[in-house]
Amino acid sequence: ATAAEIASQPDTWQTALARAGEFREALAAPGERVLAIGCGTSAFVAQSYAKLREAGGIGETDAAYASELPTGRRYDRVVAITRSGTTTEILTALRGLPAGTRRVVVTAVEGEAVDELADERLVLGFADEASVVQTRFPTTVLAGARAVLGHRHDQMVHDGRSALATPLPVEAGRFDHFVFLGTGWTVGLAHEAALKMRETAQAWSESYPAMDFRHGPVAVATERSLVWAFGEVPEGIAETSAGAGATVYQDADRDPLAQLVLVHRLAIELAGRRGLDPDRPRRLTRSVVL
Ligand code: F1P
Repeated sequence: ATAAEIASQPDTWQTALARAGEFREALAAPGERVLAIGCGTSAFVAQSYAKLREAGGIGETDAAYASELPTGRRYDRVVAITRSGTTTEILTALRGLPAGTRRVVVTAVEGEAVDELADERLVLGFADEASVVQTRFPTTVLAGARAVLGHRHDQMVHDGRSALATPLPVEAGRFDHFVFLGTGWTVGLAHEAALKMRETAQAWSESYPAMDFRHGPVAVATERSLVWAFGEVPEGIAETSAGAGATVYQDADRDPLAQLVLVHRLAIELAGRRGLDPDRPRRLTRSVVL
């Protein structure tokens, strides 16, 4: 299931673009102070969405893990991202919000526990997944968000298709340590890429805002480290990585979501080499309900 869902991403992104009106209502309301929340993959989607909304000049936007909400701050709207609609921390967070907060839920399914806590829902049934490991749901949420937040996304579907057809730019077997770097909205993508490598291939992977890589993490890099930068590598980071013997991969010309598709494929490839079944990730379940 996971591989097929990965391959379907350009199509689900295209569907999201065609349904931009629904995304606009849920994710691009102007002016309001917004907090985006999620767990795991969905927490990283929340981070990227928050950066996109602020960069789009729509209004102040924070992001948080659903289990670690900011305290002492008021939000007009909380956008809860949850594929399953059942994750315990999301339900707890929504229940605890002050009266008057508008609760918007972005999910892939209807009829789950989160519905009764929502004032407004964006239901992306077309991007739902049978898999435990999330791939197309998170990228499709971001595809739609980019379209309505004034972000450049003209190359996205095209680049997504080419990311599925091209040989992988790096050889999975050469590395035992993966570092993903991002800036702005791609910091969330970097965290998501690292999580995919852990969940799918049980790989040692890390992620940072790009400039922070040199503030400590570089200490553990070796010749078996791959440093993958989404977008442009900021000045000094390629040199820092190369100095540690690591291989640096960057492709500033390829859409960042399409680069995440390449990471999806890399994770599947490495899982195969390690004798792991991507559809049965160790210790994970489709949603975590206490
Ligand atoms: C969140 C999540 C997934 C993770 C695993 C457990 O689920 O943490 O990101 O891959 O399947 O659940 P959801 O709230 O988006 O359904």
